[in-house]
Amino acid sequence: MPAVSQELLRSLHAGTQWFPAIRRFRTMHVSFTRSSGHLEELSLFGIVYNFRAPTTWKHMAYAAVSASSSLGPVTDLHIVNKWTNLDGFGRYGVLAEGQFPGPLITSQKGQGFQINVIDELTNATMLKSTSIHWHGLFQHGTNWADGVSFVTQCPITTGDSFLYEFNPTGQAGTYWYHSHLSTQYCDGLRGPLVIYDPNDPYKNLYDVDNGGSCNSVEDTIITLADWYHEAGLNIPFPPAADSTLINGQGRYINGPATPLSVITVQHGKRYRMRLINMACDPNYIFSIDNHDMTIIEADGVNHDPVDVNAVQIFVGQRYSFILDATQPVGNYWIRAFPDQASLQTYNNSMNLAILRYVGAPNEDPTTEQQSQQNLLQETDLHPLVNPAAPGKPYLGGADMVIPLNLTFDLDLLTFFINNATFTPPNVPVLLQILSGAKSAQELLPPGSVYSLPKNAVIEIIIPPGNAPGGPHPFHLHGHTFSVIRSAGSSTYNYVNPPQRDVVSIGTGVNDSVTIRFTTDNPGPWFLHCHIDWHLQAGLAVVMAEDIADIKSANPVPQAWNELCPKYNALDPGDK
Ligand SMILES: [Cu+2]
Repeated sequence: MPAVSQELLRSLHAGTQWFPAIRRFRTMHVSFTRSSGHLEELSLFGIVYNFRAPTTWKHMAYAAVSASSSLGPVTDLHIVNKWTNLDGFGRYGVLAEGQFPGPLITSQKGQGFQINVIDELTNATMLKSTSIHWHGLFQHGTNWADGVSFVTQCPITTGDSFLYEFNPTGQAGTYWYHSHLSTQYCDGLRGPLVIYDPNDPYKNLYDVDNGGSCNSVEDTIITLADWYHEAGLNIPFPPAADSTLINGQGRYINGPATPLSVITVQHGKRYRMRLINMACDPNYIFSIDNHDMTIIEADGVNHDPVDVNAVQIFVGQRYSFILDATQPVGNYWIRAFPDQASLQTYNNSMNLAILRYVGAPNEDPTTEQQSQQNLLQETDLHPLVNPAAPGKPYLGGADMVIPLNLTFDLDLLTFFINNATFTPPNVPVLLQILSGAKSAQELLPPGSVYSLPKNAVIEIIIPPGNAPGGPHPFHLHGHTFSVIRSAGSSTYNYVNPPQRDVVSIGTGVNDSVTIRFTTDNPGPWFLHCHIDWHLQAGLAVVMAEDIADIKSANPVPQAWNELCPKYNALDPGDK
């Protein structure tokens, strides 16, 4: 089923509360007429329904279901196998509400989420179980809702549902959600999540955020993804993507000329664009012909504005940028150039989408890429508030320093961190801890779990080491961190370094990316390469933070306790 605007549907069901609900959806081309307080006629997205006809409300509901936009923060999320044709090549996918990308999930700052994930999967090739991670949200006190299979939960089994309930107190910005079971998100289960801040300090810099001038509310969200013509588990390591999808549309080499994604802007307006790399592998150099971008947010953290005309975005990362629509009315190429050699062409309009001004003809752009590239340097990002890194202003000035030594075994096709490869344990790490395991040595998988003291500053040093397939983007759950040394730089910044939740560790022989964070969030938190094929090949560790307090800080719901018995009772073919 496509996106459901639950609020509208519930109101339709309730019968009495239609008018306020419908009014709220006016921006989505909903209007109605009424006489003596009763609804007579309703127009949803241009289709007029006469409400006195007996079956009309079902049609209305269907229209609301088919055409609505965002979900949340209280919503069902159906996970289904559906035939899909995103780049001209048809295949089944694992899809949230049958869509790619999954529907936008939103809330306002301070609102809690209750997302009921309903597993209706039937295709064992792409796994019938699932779990969903809400990328970038700290899950303070709700580690059990972090969604990582075999770290914080057992997978949800098909036919079952599981309620993820969490309060991202204080957080606002651009996030995303994706399957965190094996490589399932590569088969499609990935979508955007945005927390809007009514008191956004940058509000005066833009006119439009979540609400395009013409099309859907996704107008200001730009998702980049790689797409594969085969199920992830069937492709030999390391898989190469077949196409780049921008907002779910794209083309492959020698493929048909399928429609490209169009982002519509109105001349003279300023847009807050929210760019998300939800790929399984490539990073992209993103740019829009003839347009500059002012970066204001990285990974959910406001940063001082930085003017650029291109940004390299790694898997899992997000940027908000201001797009000032001041160029002549026309069509302009949006470019997302991947680092995967087999995709590096604009032939057949691969890696492209269209920025179209209102009033421009409905045709492909003829614009050229800016000749002078002004690429965002990570070291130019400075947080807007609380910019200082925790700890003391010198290398090693932390309570605990953890160097990670990355290696790769060419025979096993397996990554190692400090001589341990991450293989998912049968019992999730959180459950091991709740069952009484107290030390890193007791915790499985062996050598992959690190015990972190509470209220301490942790410094993690990640040189590229001997791990092919880089640059590897490392993601830490449960925190943002200060990047005191970025890839491609040899200087350390303790005063105002970037704060984010995914960092590229670079490929330079002298690179030594270094991050810091404070242990204020008890729980086992995954730290891993976000190239999903590399995670699957073991490039991950678990930071078990404040083990002694994890149980009391994260009371689990009964439904969570039932996940493992249900999953373990399955025949292997049903998992
Ligand atoms: Cu990697």
